Amino acid sequence: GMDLAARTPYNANKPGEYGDAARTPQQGQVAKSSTDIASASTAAENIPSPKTGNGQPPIGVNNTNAPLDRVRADSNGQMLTTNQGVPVANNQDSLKAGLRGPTLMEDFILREKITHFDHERIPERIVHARGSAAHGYFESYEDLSDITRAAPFAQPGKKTPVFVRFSTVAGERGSTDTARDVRGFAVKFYTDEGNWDLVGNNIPVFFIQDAMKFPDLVHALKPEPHNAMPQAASAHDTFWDFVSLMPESMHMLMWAMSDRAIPRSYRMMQGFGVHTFRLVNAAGESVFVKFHWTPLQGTHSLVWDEAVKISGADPDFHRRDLWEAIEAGEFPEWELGLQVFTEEQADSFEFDVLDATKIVPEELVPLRTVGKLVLNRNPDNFFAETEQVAFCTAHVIPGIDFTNDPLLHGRIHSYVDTQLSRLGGPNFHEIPINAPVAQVHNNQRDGMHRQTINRGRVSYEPNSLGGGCPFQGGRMGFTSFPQQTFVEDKVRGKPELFADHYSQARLFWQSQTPVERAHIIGGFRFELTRVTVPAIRERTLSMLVNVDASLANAVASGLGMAVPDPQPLATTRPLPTYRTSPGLSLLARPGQVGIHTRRVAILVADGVDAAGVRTIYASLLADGAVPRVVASRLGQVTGADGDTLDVEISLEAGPSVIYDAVVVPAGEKSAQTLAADANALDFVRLQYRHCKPIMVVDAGAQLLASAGIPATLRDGSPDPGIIGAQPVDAAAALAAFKAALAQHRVWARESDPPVV
Ligand code: HDD
Repeated sequence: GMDLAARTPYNANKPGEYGDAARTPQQGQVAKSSTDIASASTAAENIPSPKTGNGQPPIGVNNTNAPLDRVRADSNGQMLTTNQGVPVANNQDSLKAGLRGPTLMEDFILREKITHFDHERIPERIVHARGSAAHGYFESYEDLSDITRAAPFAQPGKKTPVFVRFSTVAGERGSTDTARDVRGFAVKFYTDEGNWDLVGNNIPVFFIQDAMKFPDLVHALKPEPHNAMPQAASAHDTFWDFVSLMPESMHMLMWAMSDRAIPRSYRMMQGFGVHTFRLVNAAGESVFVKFHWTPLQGTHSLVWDEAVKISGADPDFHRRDLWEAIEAGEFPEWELGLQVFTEEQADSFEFDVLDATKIVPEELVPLRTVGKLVLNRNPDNFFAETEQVAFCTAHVIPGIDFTNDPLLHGRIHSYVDTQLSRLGGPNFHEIPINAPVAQVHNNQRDGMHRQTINRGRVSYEPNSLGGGCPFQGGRMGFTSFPQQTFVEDKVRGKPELFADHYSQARLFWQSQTPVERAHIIGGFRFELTRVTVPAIRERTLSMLVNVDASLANAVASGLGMAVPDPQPLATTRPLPTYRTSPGLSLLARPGQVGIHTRRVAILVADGVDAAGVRTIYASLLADGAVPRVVASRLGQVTGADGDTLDVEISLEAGPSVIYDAVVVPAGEKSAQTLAADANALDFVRLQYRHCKPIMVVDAGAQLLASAGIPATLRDGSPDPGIIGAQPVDAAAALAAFKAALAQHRVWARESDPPVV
């Protein structure tokens, strides 16, 4: 080490920092061989450690699993210890001066236990506090290196481990899953070149165009500050006061009042990156991109009355659904679609691609399916993984870059910043769930709760004592796309095209089926009914007039109000020419999994056709559905033939809303007993009201009659969702019932208000 100065006479990276050279990144100072580093370094920097990997995770392995083994604890067969590893003799009693005496200050075991408990909670996320997550992988279908050098797309079949967290936005950590709300869809890719977080939502647009308004939006949405109400709901004055003064929110409001905001399952909703991003290839060429996740389970939703009742019956409805599906091996899958377009194409659009309140209709740029996301493993520990995971839009990798979307730019700051207070300091990237699988080498040091034991005395760059390591990657590293900037005056403002607030809201409305339109009207009506200040209702209506007259009329009449004058437009530019985009309808994606994971209740009482129940149960199970034998009480019921059935859940613990369909089997006495239990009558009425398929065998039909359920639709035609059967033809009826179940709901039955 004596001749270091002679060996590295100057900082080879220096010239690249100035002038035009800064535009073409240098290759960087790269060690030519390992001996080169060894001879240029002190001994301490180069003693190998078994914990140091080669930075090259194997392809095709879900390697978030093994790295986490380092920190997994399993107490099976182990003795209780303190946090210092000291064995504990007695975990029942504190140390006292005599059996009836005071507890002693010296009881370090009690004090450690209570102190840790006192600090068990961390601040919840300011938004998206309520969430559920799972591990899995992303598999690329293609080699996309012509458009991006992003590691996950390097070759067909390449698998990149992921951790995905779904969430609601408004509610607190313990709030209900089925609130009307946007859902978060955040994906952390643990790529070979570091972590990439795609922090999206289940709705492809946003309420506001500029990050400057985000705190205002969230303050208006969250429970009102004086009384902390309402929880997990946008149906209150401050939210509608704000959005009705912010017409740019109109497009997002259409989505938020639609069934998109009450999904049947996290597994049955789309995800979107929302912003326009850039893809950049190895040659430094860039295209624009929008990211879409499409569920193979189809896109399905609840109805509002059902969502409200599920909040009471099972506030963990979505969390439980995701957990149980993965435990059962029914791994949810989404395909990743890209909308790829050039800057020149974008210039020709009738909207600005930097405006997060606009979609790029698939009619302009079709989706290209490039890979698949599979969630196949539940977390081991909710807090360690789901709560501590930190998604940040700033986490991009070579090949993925930003655009000048002003909403995105604020986010690039906000997410890293919020983790500092939420997770307690600058080392949150070392928490196992956040640690990249790619190796981390830099000169950042110290701070609260530092985990890494950095070796050697070099913690700066440039250095010669460490052989220049860790060295800059140059072109191998992340290189910001050299987007041209134009010299303009500094200004707080927006481009002119951002001022069109209504044409895409109208496009959305015009692309919905009549059923979906009715639900959107119902969504606005409910929310605005909860608004107490008439002027706020009226101002919202004045926005709806600009979207569609029939929408505004229907909502106004639902509120008992007159339709006001339209809100003045912010621009008089001519509106876009395309009128519909069929993919915007939820019903456009029925799914590819049949009746897998659909929950079916079979209502029983003494005297039921037990053999028939067993046949129906086995047949549903064989097709992947989840049947449950439901009765007034737990225990057993005795069938007409003397055979007994085990009851799996009672009517009070497993009410109608947590099932997708119901079967009332044959059995005269069983049907009569059920008809005397109002819980059973409510059960079938709500199945009917929520448009769920109903199968009745023989005397089972009497329960529907007792509940006042009509056998025909209002036009007199038979209800296609009520499948009647005799025990002899039960097989054919079962096939019809399964077909109806795969269709999700029997919308032809729906009416507003409900008839039953
Ligand atoms: Fe955000 C969390 C999605 C705009 C600031 N956001 C958060 C999460 C999701 C989104 C899915 C939860 C991540 C997780 O599961 O931990 N946010 C979005 C989308 C947006 C958006 C799709 C618009 C396109 N967000 C947005 C803006 C800002 C933030 C404009 C601030 C300027 N978001 C945050 C945050 C959160 C967050 C305060 C709260 C907790 C966290 O970040 O980690 O930083």
